[in-house]
Amino acid sequence: MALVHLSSLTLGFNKMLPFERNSSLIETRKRNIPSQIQCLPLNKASNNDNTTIFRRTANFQPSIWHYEYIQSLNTDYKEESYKEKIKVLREEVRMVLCKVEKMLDQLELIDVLQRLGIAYHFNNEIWNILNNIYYMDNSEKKSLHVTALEFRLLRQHGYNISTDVFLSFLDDMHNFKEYQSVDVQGMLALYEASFYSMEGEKILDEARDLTTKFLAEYLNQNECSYLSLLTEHALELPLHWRIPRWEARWFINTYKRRQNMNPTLLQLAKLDFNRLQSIYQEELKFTSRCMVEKLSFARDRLAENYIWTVGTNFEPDLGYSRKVITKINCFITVIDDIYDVHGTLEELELFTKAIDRWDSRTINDLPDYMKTCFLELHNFVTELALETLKKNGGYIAPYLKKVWTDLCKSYLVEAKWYHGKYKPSLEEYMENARISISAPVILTHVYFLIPHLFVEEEQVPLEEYSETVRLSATILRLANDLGTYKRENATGDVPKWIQCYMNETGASEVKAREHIKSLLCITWKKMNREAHNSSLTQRFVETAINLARMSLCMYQHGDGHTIQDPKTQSRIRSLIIQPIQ
Ligand code: 0FV
Ligand code: MN
Ligand code: MN
Ligand code: MN
Ligand code: MN
Repeated sequence: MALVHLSSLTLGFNKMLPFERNSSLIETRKRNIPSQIQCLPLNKASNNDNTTIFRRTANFQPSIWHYEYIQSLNTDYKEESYKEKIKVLREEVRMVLCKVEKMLDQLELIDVLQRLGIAYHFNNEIWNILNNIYYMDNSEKKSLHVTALEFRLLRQHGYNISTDVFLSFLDDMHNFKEYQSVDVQGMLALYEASFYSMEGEKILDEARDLTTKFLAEYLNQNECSYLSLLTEHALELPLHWRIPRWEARWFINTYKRRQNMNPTLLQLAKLDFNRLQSIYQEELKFTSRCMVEKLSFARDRLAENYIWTVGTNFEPDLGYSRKVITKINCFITVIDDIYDVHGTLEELELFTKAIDRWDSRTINDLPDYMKTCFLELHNFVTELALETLKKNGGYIAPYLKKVWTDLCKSYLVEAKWYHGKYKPSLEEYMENARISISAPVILTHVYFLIPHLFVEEEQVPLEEYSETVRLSATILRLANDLGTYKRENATGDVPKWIQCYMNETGASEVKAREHIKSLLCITWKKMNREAHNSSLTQRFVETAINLARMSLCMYQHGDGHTIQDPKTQSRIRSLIIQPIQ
């Protein structure tokens, strides 16, 4: 077979990598083509020893965020003068926080600061206020609005607060009393509070149903007011499930319509948002300069991979972590495509073994595209472990190697299932899929990157499959499957949760989709309890929760991580590119 048969895939390869045209990069070997992949779109590559290898392709589109464009990003807000203005405004807001006395005003102020994305400047003040409220004499009668807001904020901040606070709003039949229905603010507050429920808290299930219906009706009857904007937004996704940065951007625009809004808060929120954006721009520029080697068959999604990290940890002091995790996400996305689409089963077995050996001297049996990938990952992890050793003490390479090996092994399980046309049971599927979604890899790296989490003296390593990680991974997997199974079915992939459920129960696709959503709600309840019980630090738990939130956001309207749909584009733009005017 002559070189004319070289597919566009292999030409793509040669453009990306500095290899000769018919180098062994186009790995070919004599083999039988398994019958189950013959009906799928195939890419055919051949070389001059008359052998052919058949590969599937997913036809991922190239990134729309070109390197030159990213490098050209710039903003005035990186200038020092803005930092000074922010400092002044911050002190003004601190005064406001110290002066506010009435409980409702205190709670509302904290809620507004959180939604505007500036609460992180006032952690101590907020902690003081909530602590006072928690230990205050609580016997006086409060409105539904105050009660629900207090419940939500205290629970969010880790206080032990029981749903009994809502008992006085129930009638003899243990239903919420009718008259609450005229109090839209109260019902909205109760709706938001209900998403902090833990398993078994029936009263909050009822509250969620009731308020959801009530608020939907209210929306139908009311024109565009501040309250109806908040309501519409809340019904789309509750506050507890939203990503703080995008919520900030939305709320800054909405808050200005509020009647008694505080212009100082608004001003601080705008400047702070734009200032953080200038930091994000520099981080994205940096990561795009030292990228993982691009492989033309795989998704090139730097900007998407980067926004996952801002969604998970937005604070300015975590830039190093964001840069590292962006690269980790790029590795995950590429390696996932190798296992799901590009690699032959034989190659995947070899790659998995190589990762397990973790030795760059013994990779001769790998095709070149896998050698590149292995060496880049190996170098990266080794360097990261060295940096951490120098900075914090403690040698983390064994932990990192372990999670990467587990990830590749779980990918291989899926590849074998796919090639063998095996239909796993739901349980079997999920046990593996919680690993293959990569949350343990991401969270293990984050654990070592967040300052003060990993202290040399303690030497208590993160249990990489602790309940916190497991729950975050479950939400990520369910949300990913819901958003990506159609694309995956089209290319050919292991049966995902939706198919496993349909196989196991005989349910329709519609029913399966409904069921996966209810499972997501149940997992959130477990996560809410875990947030209170976990022995890990609050910052880490919050990170794990944010990763789960981020998956709801990315997969809300389909495969936002892969497809480059308008929604994801606009999320990238609003977070990184366009300042608030
Ligand atoms: C792969 O997507 C991918 F990008 C993952 C695992 C999402 C989370 C990862 C990052 C934060 C980078 P895909 O839907 O193809 O994953 P699966 O595991 O379903 O093949
Ligand atoms: Mn490189
Ligand atoms: Mn995949
Ligand atoms: Mn996969
Ligand atoms: Mn998927």
